[in-house]
Amino acid sequence: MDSLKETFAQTALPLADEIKAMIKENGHIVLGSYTMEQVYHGMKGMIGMVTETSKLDPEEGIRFRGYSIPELREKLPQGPGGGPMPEGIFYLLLTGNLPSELDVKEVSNAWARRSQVPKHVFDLLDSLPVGTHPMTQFSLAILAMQTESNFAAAYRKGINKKQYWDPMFEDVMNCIARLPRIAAYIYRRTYKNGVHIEPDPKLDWGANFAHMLGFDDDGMKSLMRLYLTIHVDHEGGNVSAHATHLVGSALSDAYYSLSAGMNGLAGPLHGLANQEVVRWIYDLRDYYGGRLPSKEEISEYVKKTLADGRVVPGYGHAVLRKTDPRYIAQMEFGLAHMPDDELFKIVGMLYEVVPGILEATGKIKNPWPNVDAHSGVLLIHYGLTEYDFYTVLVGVSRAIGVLTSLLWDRALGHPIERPGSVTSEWMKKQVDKAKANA
Ligand code: HAX
Repeated sequence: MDSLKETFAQTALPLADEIKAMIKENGHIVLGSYTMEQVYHGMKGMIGMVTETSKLDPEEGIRFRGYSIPELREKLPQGPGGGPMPEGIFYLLLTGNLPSELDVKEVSNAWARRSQVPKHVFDLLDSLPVGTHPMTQFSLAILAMQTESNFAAAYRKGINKKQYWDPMFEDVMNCIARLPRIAAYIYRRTYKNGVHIEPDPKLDWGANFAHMLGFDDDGMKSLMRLYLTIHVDHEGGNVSAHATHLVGSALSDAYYSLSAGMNGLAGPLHGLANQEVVRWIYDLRDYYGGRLPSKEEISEYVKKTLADGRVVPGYGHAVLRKTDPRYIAQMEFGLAHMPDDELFKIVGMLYEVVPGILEATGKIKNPWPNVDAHSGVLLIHYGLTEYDFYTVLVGVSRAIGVLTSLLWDRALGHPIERPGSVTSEWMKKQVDKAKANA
């Protein structure tokens, strides 16, 4: 058994026994109560699942295994030329421990070894119209890799449920290893006339991804590492994580589950918001004749967007109630690398103007920017201008978080998910009962 797999088994399997005993003895403990409004409003704030890899605090933002983003930017091994290594956060999510340089190197090498994409996946992509949205291509490519599932093959043979985690570990490693090659293939076939770039096995996972996309600049490589690290996980309830977990709870394998999660990520209220932000900023600039708009003009445009019954993309969040630390990490990167970039300046002006306007509506619970408000303009600075592709970049990163969680689900023996549902007729009866008892 390889050392990472052994470390995972030694960490996860004892916890499975501990949890079983905890539930047996304390399963009756009440964790909270919830309201009709919460049920109608997307179950926000209701505790409904356990996710080991990260926890989101509404005021402070995400912590990965207890570490905040600023802490991790200091503590995770850095790639050559800068940027925290995504391999390092994978190790942290998987084992709960900070990795050494050697641990990160081992993950890098393992992913490079496993990165061969089956030919039929490229054939499938080549059969699609070139104009197919990159997220549709990405999700289909992941699904096409299901032919390779070790878990599905082992289940068919009749594997003992205590061993589920073992083939799942192989699937998770193989799937993550192959995603940059698939994503780069989609980018190059869609935007670069199908002229593909071979992987460079000497590069780390993030730098190799930038290289295969066609960007060999050190700045872009370090942005890519940062990007792939900060988008990795956002606890279990966000649409992509929850969809992956839900589908996986039926013992669907890693490929079925991740493809489902990516379909959720492709929604404009979730991962697609990053492309919407750039489209919206371009529309704003065009509206004022293509020049840098003033703060007053930006205010006017934000109010117009709201009056048109549209959302201001990149602002608001279902859980966060402060500026997203992932926004700040990207803002700091921009300040260090592109302080005079015009789009970077517009993003800064939006930060000054938008929260006040959203707050004044009195209904938006979080007027502050989220991760997507910033990411696009950094990519454009380095030449990655095709914004319909941006959600695929998040998908490559998010796969690390949701697949690691799925592996933990199998190791901890989590059961099929099946919450109850009611009709509005049933709800109305609860209202009548509550009124009668008042
Ligand atoms: N612009 C305009 N209106 C907004 C808004 C925004 N940025 N954010 C929230 N609202 C509105 C909601 O549409 C809702 O309106 P109605 O009552 O008329 O239906 C009201 O304010 C209350 O919503 P909320 O409780 O504050 O927010 P939700 O938890 O329902 O939704 C969203 C959270 C992130 C979906 C929301 O803030 C939004 O649509 N933001 C813009 C899209 C965006 O940036 N999404 C990316 C989020 C981060 C992410 O997941 N990235 O992958």
